[in-house]
Amino acid sequence: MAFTISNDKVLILDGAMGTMLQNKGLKAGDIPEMLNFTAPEIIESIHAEYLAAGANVVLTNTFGANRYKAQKMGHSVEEIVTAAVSIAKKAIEGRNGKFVALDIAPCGKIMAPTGDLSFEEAVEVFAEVVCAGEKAGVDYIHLETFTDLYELKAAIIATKENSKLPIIATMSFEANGITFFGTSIKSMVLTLEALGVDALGVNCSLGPKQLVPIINELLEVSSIPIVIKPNAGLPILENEKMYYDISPEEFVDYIKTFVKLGICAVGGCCGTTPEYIRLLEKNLDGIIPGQRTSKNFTGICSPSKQVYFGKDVAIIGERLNPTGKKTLQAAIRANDINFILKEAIRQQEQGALLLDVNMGLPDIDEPATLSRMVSEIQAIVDLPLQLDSSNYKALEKAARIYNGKPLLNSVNGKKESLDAILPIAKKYGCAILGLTLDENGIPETAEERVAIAEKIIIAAEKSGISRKDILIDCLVMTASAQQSQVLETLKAVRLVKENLGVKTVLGVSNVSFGLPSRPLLNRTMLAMALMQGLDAPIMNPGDAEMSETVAAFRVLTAKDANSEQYINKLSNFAQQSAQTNDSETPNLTYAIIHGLKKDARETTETLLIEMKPLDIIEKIIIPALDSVGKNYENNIIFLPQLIKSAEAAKSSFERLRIELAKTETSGAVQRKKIILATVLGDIHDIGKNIVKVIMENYNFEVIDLGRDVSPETILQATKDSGASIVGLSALMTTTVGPMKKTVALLRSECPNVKVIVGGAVLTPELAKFVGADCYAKDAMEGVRAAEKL
Ligand code: B1M
Repeated sequence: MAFTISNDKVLILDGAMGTMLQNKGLKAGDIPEMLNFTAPEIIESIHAEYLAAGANVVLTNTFGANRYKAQKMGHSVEEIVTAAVSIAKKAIEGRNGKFVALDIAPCGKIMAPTGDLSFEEAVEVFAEVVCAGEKAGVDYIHLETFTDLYELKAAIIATKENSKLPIIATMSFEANGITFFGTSIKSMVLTLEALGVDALGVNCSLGPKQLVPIINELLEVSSIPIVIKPNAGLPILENEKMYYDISPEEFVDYIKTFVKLGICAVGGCCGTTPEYIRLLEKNLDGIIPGQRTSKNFTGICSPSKQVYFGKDVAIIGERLNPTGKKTLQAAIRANDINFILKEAIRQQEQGALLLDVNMGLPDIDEPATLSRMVSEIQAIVDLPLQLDSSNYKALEKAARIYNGKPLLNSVNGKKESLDAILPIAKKYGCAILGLTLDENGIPETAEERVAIAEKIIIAAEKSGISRKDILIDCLVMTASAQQSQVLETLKAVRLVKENLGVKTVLGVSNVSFGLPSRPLLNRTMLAMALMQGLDAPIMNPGDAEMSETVAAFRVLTAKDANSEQYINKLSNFAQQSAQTNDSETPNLTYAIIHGLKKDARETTETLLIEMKPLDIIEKIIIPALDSVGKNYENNIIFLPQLIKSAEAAKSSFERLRIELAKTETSGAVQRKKIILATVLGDIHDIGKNIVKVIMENYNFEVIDLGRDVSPETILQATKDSGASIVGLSALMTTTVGPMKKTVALLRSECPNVKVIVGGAVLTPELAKFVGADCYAKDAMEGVRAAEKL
């Protein structure tokens, strides 16, 4: 019997594997997958316990089985997966209606450009696991515990390229409904549904109680079966042992409610045991999942932001299209990423809800350029993108590496275009923009354009693309050359919406070519088109009159409640703040906040004319990073943007370091040795590096042990060097503990050594708590403290 998942009946998955292994003696640091070779009977008995408890599915013991772990284990991925699958298959032998799922989790590396795992390497990593699982005979692929949508997309593409098996994909969310890497629930749903997974959902990180709002949101926006595998509540650490705070009875009460609301597949993650599954099975017997409705949103997304067309006017920023823009053309040719990023940021600030990205120049490698720019833009700007090219290869490459669900611009009624673009859109989970032209060009009448739109919709639906993922551009002609066509375009917009029920896009400013006072015609055309039902104008969001027309339209059509945004936009205050935010102005704070590395370095150069390097650090870099930290804390930015800001700050600091080194005193006098390190578990080192440079300026010999340094390493280096002072840095609440341990170890082994501590999280009280001799608020205080000691 082939595995299927549907909303008609409840599917019971198994519970935690790790918890069971720990209960059976697995030590911290042991590799669970190793037991597939050394103790297969233990793994089989766990599967058997879950099956006996009533699970319909067991997940193979392959959670982290990928090439990186395989290397450590001295086995190939294929060996690990084959062993695990054969154990699970043995466990289900002779039991009817039971299935084996290939369990795949994140591979432990961070995706580029934030980390160094390229999209293609990630696809390869997951493809190895999928191929081995398919060969060994699993029933479906279960992707779980992902926190980065991009990595999950790579795993789904790897699965689709190597297997026809069903896919279930779940992510782990924090209590605020966002994953660690900044993926929102709505973006997960839009992306995974478009990629064609069979079911999606959440697992791990939270208990069922904390999952209530997350599940409600999932039910609100998703159309396909939903799977949940919560933890047994939240973990509690007691006497070095981990407990979870929800009993099997309480767990089951929640799950029963979820199933009645429409969740159709349930199981358990960390902390759950066969007892949870047994009670689940008993209590869900005879319960049918609540009725679900198919959602009809036309949406695209980045990992954190969505645009739902039709709800409101969605301005598509047109400034990243080189047609007629000489400066942009030069920037593309010169690979001036900084210019392009600034253009993207500016359009976001001016109110664009998505950005058109077109890198079409005749003399460049367009596929490589478009995909590179798309990933650079996505690292800095969180708006969804419209990938724009007439080069099929460029569109395919960009659609493949895009993080989220993009809009493909464009397909048209020509057979060649339909044949090339629709499979790309289907495979990579994109919405498409259909242009109403075909082999005979652009028809004159509205009805003929609508007929082409219908042809595109039929072909797309045949390729498996949902009607809701299709937008139509009825094409604006110039009033100077084809005056009668303007009204035909507007009529076509209305008919496409009324008769075909899809959303519409128009590049409005074409209308005014060749006529004087173009802005007047553009904004009049925009107002007329919006009234016909235009959902998304492609326009320059920086064109004040066009933007104001959109703002006025939103007031008059009651889309802007209480005219609030209109009032804000048109008030003097908004105009003033727009001026100070202008990305043209060279500004180090702006560069750090937006993660613009090149600008950060260049503006530092300018600032050095009138400011001292230390003042730049204290007065600009640190406050800018504080503001970045606040935005991160408030979920305004996410880890990828935090990393980009840190890189920009570092590039400014690299420049300052050269300046600071010039004032370093010579080593004629015997230099005092000081050890510096960021403590174990903490990778923040910008502050520590500043302290190092300043200390060197004041004639200390600094032995820099780097970051994430264990107490033992710090002790050893202190003994080896004979240093009499150790400077420790910690920036996180969680790393105060390791700092305390380090100080304690130094106290017991080197009682004469003095310890100075610093870092954003510390206070004089905490410094006392960790047992340090001194607290240093900043680098200069660090120097003074060291001199005193
Ligand atoms: Co992260 N981070 N970060 N981060 N980060 C903080 C610290 C955070 C406060 C942001 C926030 O949420 N508001 C938060 C910690 C919350 C907490 O525990 N209270 C946080 C978090 C949660 C995280 C991650 C867990 C995020 C994640 O992965 N989800 C992760 C941690 C990974 C890990 O460490 N295991 C993480 C990662 C990162 C980046 C890699 C992206 C990057 C660091 C890059 C790098 O350092 N190479 C980063 C950054 C940049 C920050 C913020 C925004 C800025 C830190 C910084 O460089 N400040 C930070 C928010 C903030 O601090 N406002 C934040 C500027 C620096 C010059 O100040 O280090 O304090 P500071 O150093 C000063 C003084 O304190 C003193 O002198 C320096 C110069 O004046 N000083 C000493 C420091 N050490 C001293 C030692 C001495 C003397 C003086 O001995 C002699």
